[in-house]
Amino acid sequence: MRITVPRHRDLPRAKTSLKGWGVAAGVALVTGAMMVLAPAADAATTLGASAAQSGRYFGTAVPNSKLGDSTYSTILDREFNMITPENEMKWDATEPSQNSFSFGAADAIVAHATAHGQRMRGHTLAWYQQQPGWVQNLSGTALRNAMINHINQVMAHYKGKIYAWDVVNEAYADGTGGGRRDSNLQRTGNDWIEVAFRTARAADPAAKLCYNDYNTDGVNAKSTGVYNMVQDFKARGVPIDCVGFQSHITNSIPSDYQANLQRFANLGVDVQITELDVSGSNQAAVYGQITQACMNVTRCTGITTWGIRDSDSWRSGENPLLFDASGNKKAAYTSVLNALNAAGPGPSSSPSTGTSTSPSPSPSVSPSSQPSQSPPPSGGCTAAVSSVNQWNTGFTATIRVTAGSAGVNAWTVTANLPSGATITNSWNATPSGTSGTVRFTNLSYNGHIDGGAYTEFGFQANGNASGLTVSCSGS
Ligand code: 9MR
Repeated sequence: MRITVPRHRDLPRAKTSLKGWGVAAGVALVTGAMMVLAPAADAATTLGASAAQSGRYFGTAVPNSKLGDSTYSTILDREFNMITPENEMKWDATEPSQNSFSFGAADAIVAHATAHGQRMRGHTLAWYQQQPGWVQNLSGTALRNAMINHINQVMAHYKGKIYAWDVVNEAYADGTGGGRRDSNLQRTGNDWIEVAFRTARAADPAAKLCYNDYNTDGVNAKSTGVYNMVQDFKARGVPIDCVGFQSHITNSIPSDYQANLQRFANLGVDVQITELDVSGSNQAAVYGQITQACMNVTRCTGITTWGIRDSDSWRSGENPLLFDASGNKKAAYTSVLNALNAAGPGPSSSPSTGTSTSPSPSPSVSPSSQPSQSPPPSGGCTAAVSSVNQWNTGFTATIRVTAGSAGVNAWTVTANLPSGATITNSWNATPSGTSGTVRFTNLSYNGHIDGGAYTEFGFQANGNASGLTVSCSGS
């Protein structure tokens, strides 16, 4: 089917808006630019190319098992330029037993994406569901360290290959309270989400780091809970780049759907529609409204549907997707395409936040609120190994740096690593080397520690932690 493009075929602008975006979309528009007299509308007859005109992407969830289905993969590669593995990057799939990783199925999806110029959303690193049994049986420090190790290992494996990670998924409770969901991860301490994000930033500084949830599609208690968290993270310099709105919609969207996206964007994060599917007799119109809402929010960077054909959907029997079971485009497809084609300038004109590695305010835990105009403190500090998670070939260690009564503005922790131990990764501090005597210095955002307060950093190493000692000097 050929779609008549409503307006805005401004090729120079469209080409500019592609900087840094998907290869497939780039090829499509460069081709359009070289064929000025040919119908430029060629670039706008697929979801991916249409979204790319405003600097956005259009994606779908993909199970590895479907890649061999040629009807499926033909639609995938024609229409979509972003892929989210439906289940293959979840904890149970990637780390079925502790520190033993299994990337085969997810690697196959990444290889497909690379071969077809599609980018990847990583889904998901820390979630209360789809945990392997060994994780379900952990608690406290052991679970916290396992989460940190999981994030480090999975993100290292895919470093440079993931556009955005759903670092934490579905951590807020349904209902009126706006609070956190109870889970084994939540019971490790309320700071588990920010630890996950800090770990993720260190593991792959180029990936956008997202929080992702459902029933957050309008202004309600749950979305406001998430909003407050993002606002707090931004205020304290906890790295977060994007918020995903799953948008599993039944019948209609809240009237403040767009306003909700916009209030998050106003906090300085990208917003993305991450798992879209819509049931009900008004499906085509609702798909159009959702697409339009994203187009109306400059920092709405893209839309992902949770599957391609109705027969691929997890919502069996509800036919909530854009293609029917035979792979034909539905009316909802046309609604989406038209809204994409009508879009004005998109996120390519807003500042990138994906590579920020030096948030500013101190995240140190302070026993009292910090007076904003006090003279700079100086003095000593102490360091202690607050936790170690050892497995047969390696370990993670968390080091707590506590300021003396005068506080510090900068600190260095000298760690004496046991013979044979080699650091492979670290977070919240910069190491001087990888073995023997290693000095860890603070980052810009955690050098200042009030008197009696502390901050923590950590590292992952091969070898054995037994005999590890640490000492601190501060000024
Ligand atoms: O579509 C996924 C389905 O195949 C899995 O069985 C299910 C397991 O929990 O997860 C589905 O995807 C979910 C996504 O990862 C997170 N948000 C809700 C999605 C639908 O349940």
